[in-house]
Amino acid sequence: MAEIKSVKAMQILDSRANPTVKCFVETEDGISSASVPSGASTGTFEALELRDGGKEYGGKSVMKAVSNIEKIIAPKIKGMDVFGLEEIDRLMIGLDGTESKSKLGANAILAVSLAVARAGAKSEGLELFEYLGKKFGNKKFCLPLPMLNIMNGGKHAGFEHDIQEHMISPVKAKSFGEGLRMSVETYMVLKAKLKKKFGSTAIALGDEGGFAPPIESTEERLELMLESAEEAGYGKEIKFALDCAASEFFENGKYRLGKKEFSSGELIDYYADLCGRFPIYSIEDGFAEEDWPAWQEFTKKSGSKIQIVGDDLLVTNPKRISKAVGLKACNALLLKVNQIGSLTESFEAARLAFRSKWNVVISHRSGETCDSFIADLVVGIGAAQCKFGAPARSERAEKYNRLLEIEKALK
Ligand code: 2PG
Ligand code: MG
Repeated sequence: MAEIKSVKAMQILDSRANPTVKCFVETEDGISSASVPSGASTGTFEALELRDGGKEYGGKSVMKAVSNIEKIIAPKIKGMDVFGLEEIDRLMIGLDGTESKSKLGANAILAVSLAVARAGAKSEGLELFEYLGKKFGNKKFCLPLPMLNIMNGGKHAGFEHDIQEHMISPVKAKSFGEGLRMSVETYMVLKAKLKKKFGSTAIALGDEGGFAPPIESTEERLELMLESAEEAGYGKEIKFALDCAASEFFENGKYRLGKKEFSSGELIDYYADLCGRFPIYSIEDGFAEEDWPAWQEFTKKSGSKIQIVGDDLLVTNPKRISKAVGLKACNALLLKVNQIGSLTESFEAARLAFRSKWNVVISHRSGETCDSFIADLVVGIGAAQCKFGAPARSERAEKYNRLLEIEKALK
């Protein structure tokens, strides 16, 4: 038993200069903290991020969430055992009482949930990944395959009618560290190429640390990525993944990419064609979050060849995951802890996915802090892949660095 002595919270800034919540949980073993991320291309069915409105920070302050932690949650969980993570999460979910966590805010509940988990690891004298593994029921710790978003598009780069993320994965690397190095070397070749071709403004970074040059076609981006991987010497070792974030370019029943308009069927063919021309092994959110028939059709057509990942479609919500499993709408879960708003429910989402023989990708948000919790989470629960952005900008690099540390600790 390690009793919770105090729970405090404060407002800090995320990587886009938006306010977010940080929570501190104290036991006799010390103080543990955690902070929550925030998305830009959010799914309609995500749990609610409570923001204050008003004038300060353009309405984005989170002082209500902070106060909900200190005035409503703290008095209830003080004195509880920090090892009872699930009990604490369930209590907060009950206190909130809404489907979308709109009363207390998913940002308030998640901050406490993550800080409680860290406090538990500290009190038990375990590394966070080991402790999460124990809670989840996993003993096999492996390093994940990273998906690095080296070309940012769509909302993360201020573009419209555009595919959002163009990622590389070092699928043939012998270790996480080797794969990270291969990816960084490719990123650096790409940087030099972009500068030469478009000038110095082309190497400015988007929200997730990838480049955001003035290119709007995915083909042109993939072409440059392929050349970069080849020049870096990894033409065969690196494969590509896309996050289309298609809900963002879905209008009146049609998909608008650049100047072209696609029906769902035409978009299915377009993706199949792209996969034939480039080494793409994974496509996330290829269709809008409610276009279930297109998801089903695509999975039927391409699901045996590539990974089809649901993000806005599933929003880490066990109910939507069960529906997608039943409909065979995709074959992998993108897991974002703040989409559902507690660690216990995130575990439940992951269990459902594993039981359905799906892959699980642990993901950051486009608005992040330097908290590296999700690096421990991916190893802890034994998920095979992680999507933490480009290897640049500290809020992204910190997570890859934590994985390097875990790799060293496991050797
Ligand atoms: C996504 C995420 C993370 P955001 O769509 O997968 O890359 O973006 O956090 O803006 O929703
Ligand atoms: Mg996504």
